[in-house]
Amino acid sequence: MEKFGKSQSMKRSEDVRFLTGHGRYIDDIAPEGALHAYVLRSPVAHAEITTLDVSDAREAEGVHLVLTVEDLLAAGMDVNMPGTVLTNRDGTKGAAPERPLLARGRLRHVGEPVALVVAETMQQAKDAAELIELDFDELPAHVEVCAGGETIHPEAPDNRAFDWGMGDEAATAEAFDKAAKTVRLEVGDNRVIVNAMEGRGCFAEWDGKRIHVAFNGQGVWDIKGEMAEAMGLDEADVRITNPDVGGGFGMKAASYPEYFCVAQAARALGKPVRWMSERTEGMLSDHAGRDLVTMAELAFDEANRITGYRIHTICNLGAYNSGYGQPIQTLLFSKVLTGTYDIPAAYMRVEGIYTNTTQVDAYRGAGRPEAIYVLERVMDRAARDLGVDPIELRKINFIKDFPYKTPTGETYDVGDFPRVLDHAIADADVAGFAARKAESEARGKLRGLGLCFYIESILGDPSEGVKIEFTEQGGARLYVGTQSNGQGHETVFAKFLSDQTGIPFEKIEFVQGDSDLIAQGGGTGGSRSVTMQANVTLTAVKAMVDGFTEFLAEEMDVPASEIAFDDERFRAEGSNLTPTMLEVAEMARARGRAELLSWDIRDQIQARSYPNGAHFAEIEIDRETGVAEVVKYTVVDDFGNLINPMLAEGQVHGGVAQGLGQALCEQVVFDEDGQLLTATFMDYAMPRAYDVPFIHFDVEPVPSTGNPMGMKGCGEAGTVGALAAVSNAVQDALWPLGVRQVDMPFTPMRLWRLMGGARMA
Ligand code: SMO
Repeated sequence: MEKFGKSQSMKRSEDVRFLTGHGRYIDDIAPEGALHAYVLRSPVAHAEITTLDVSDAREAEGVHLVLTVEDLLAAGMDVNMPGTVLTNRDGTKGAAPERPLLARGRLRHVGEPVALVVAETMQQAKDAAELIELDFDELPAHVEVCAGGETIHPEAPDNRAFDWGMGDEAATAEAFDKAAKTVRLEVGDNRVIVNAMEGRGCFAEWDGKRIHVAFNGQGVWDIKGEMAEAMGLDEADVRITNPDVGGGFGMKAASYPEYFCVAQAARALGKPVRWMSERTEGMLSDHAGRDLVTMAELAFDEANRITGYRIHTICNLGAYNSGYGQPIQTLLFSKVLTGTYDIPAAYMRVEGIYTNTTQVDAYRGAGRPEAIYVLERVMDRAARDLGVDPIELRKINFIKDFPYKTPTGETYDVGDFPRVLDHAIADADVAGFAARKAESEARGKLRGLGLCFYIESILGDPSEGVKIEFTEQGGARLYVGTQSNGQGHETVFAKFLSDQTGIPFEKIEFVQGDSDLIAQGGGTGGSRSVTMQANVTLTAVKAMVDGFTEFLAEEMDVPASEIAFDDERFRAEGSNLTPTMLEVAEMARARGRAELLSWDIRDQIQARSYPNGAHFAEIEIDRETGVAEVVKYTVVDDFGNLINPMLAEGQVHGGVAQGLGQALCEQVVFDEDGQLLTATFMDYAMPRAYDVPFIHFDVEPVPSTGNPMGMKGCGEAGTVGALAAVSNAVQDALWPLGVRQVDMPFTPMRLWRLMGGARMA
């Protein structure tokens, strides 16, 4: 694009607001006098309810309402939460048991919502919740991620929700039959609790006809239809808003029971009602991430070329299908099953298992980090088993010709993996590793080097919208269909519009997160926002330039072909009138041309893109304590064209930090009764500043051909690369000790045991 001289880093204009305590988060903006909702949750993982008596709670001081599932049903609500269901390998449908908004007869995980208490103060609501009589007959909890155990849903015998497959099973089997060598590795991907800095929250208000539900989500459009359906309202009578949001990471993408219950409470009372999750409450009720085990196998020919790849995954769905629960480890995983390698035959089989634990759903990358983690782990093992350098093995197998159709049906448009990898090898000073390792060993530490070469598949649909209005104050208002969760949308999109139109940045007002105002769009998720929003904004700018050119041609009485727009001003041959876009808008307003003052554009672009890159992690392990430290970290990414390189780098830093957290310290522990033992920050270790090393970042762009801007998504890439890079580094450090199986998280205790500490002690 000719306009791409303008890619530049700009500091985030919203940060002054955020850093000085002026962010407007959900709990800051609940309407004056809103009543407080508290959710009574299941204290046990699996039980049949025998008594649920809320009559004393209803009489308690300050209480306005107590809702159970019976009350929701009596109000005509559809109490079944939506969720996508797969088709099994044998053509039957995956299980679709009801997930009730509030427990209906059975309790299936600790933290499951049972009743909603609404009172004047939070303390009164909590006190009243203690008066609720909840009796039950406990059932054995099914906690282990395997088929069998006490049946959780009659619709899913053996607790198997689905048995799904993709690829050519027969061709893959044949590749294995004919292989010169095969390699196998079982790879565990530990469950994580998302722990966004800001917990989930919402409020709702009812004006007698319309419901307004505000929640801190990843977009307003998906839940709008769900809310209308659940409440039996027309969609036009549902307004959904998202204010400033303190991190979503996929966890806030799906809808949750609280939002519907609070909405119904507001409708029933005719008063605003607010709810805010506490930290432990969130750890019990927010959708978790990952939680799968995969057996992976690679087949090779004599020249170490991969001829076949197959995996069999068992993944945990938790107690119910949540919004995207079923598609993540299956459809989304399949998008990058074979990574950056030219693999002629591949097959994946995934079994989804219900357990008496909180639901598992999208978590930064949603299926793609999981896929790349498995592949890059088994690639490293293959390098060891085949006696080939891990970098060399990757280079032998890289896809070289584009477009490339993968065995799972994706078409990668462009890429130059060797160039990206060579750049990273240089930046990571791989050549100097041996000396650094010797130096570490002299200090009594093990040192390992790990590589992950990842590829991501960025969702290109549904289509995205934008609305641009010229205001009476002489500026422009930019309404976007996506939703910032803290990534800097306000800066990026306003700056982009400014660059394309010459409208000064400070004259652009940014509007997001209100279904009554903004353009229809897909929200934030799947690293899609910048690519989708920038491309549709570009379409809008083209339409505006065309419209204004025609208008000017009429005004100046010159042919439109003689008028040009140079990103700043319209210029006509032979005229010294050179108005800016804002000036033309004012002229149009003076002429009563309202249609030129408001542009509502919806694109049908399929902006799918395939960012990729190399992560090198170097890790030191203390032999005495088992403490692992990431001492050097290098990322080189191909993100295509970037609008704001500084913010892209920030996304990578955050993504890597999130990956390091899962790899080094985050560990979810349920006991055999399904009680979460890690439900506070005393027990659940999030990565802290000192766990995160300096991250070297650079880019090696190969512009995407899948969208006019040549962009590739960058929001999740850091997490995708970090897991295998760190794990391969740990495996590299421990290999000389004879350790052949390592699984995240690499806590000191686990590493100390792997190094034989338990035997020595
Ligand atoms: S895990 Mo994301 O919001 O695609």
